[in-house]
Amino acid sequence: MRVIILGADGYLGWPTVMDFAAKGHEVWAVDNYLRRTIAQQTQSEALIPLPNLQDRAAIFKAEHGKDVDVRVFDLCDYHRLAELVKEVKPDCIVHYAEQPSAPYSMSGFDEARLTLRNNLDVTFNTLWAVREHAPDCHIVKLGTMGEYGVPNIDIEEGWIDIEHKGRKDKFLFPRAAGSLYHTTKVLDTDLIWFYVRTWGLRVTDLMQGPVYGLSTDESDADERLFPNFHYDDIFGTVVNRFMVQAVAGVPLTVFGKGGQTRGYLNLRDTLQCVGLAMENPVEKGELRILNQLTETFSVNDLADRVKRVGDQMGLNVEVKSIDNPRKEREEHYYNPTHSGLMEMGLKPNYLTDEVTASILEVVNRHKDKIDPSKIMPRVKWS
Ligand code: USQ
Repeated sequence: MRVIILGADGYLGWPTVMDFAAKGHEVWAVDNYLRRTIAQQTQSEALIPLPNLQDRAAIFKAEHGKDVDVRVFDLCDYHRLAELVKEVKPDCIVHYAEQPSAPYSMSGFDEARLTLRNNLDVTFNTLWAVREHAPDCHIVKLGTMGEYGVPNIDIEEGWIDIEHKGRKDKFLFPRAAGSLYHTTKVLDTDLIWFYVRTWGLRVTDLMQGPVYGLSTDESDADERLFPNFHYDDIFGTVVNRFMVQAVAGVPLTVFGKGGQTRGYLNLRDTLQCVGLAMENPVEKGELRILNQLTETFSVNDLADRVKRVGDQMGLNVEVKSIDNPRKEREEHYYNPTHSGLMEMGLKPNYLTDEVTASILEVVNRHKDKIDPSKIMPRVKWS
């Protein structure tokens, strides 16, 4: 297939570029380095310094013999994106190109506005460019499980049948996000659904939980091909942060009571899920929503697991609850349905002790690069 990947420099974007190119798809990789810029501005650089997109593509070509067409521009510029879609006529566009940090989106007015504008603009531009220049193209959009929040009922895959005063209809499952970043994804879904039903576009919206890990088939051969692995308070997500904290000898930062439960998945499973979505496109006029996670953990479960495996490796891991900088429920019901991707063929890579140990081992090789001053949260929700 001919695939354009938006947000190709990101934690998920770059591994997807390599995975799809290795499988024989023709790949165009687009990014404007927004995440790198914000990381510099907020002193939140990734653990392992990484080459830029062009250099990564050159290393990938040397290692794996596959070409990737890199384009560096801002996707908020509609005309640049429209020209590319007109030139490529893609079968699929994978849209990751959003400011992905919840803490950044809550850190001030300018940061909130940038997140809102960037995320909505890129989604809007993508929908228009497809409608104008490649109306049969399937858009695979990365949403987030955080769109649903933590309702006191089971979470369905995107849609819910409601009976009200004796009549029934199907609606988007209620959304109640916990940060401005997560709220932009709710708004994306509404925007997408409007244009899908109005113009007959085809879209898959993937509600993904927090991802962990850095190993993929392509990056294992050469660490310069690793994804950007953050442990800081801005871009680091909880599992990756705990791994680095365990290696650095810093107590694991459980926010509040630690009963916050989310649906997690291995980076390798993100690649499988996005690949499955792409290879099984939806009909025109359909918005398919899939919950992209493989298992649920509370923050306390994760801390216990990292401590147990870390201790077996001689790391002597401590766990410490700190004041929760976020406004979120710390004890709640959580039961998301996630059968859609399994039925399509997903073979999960669970967070076993072996997987936990393998991530700790990679982090340990880069122990000298850990800056403990980047770990404590700086952004409070209120
Ligand atoms: N948490 C801790 N200690 C930490 C860091 C986080 O207890 O040191 C807690 C948070 O309070 C939260 C949970 O762990 O309850 C998950 O936090 P996170 O930082 O790993 O994830 P989050 O901010 O929700 O966002 C991440 C990605 C985002 C993606 C989302 C999926 O940054 O792009 O959309 O995971 S989900 O969480 O399902 O919405």
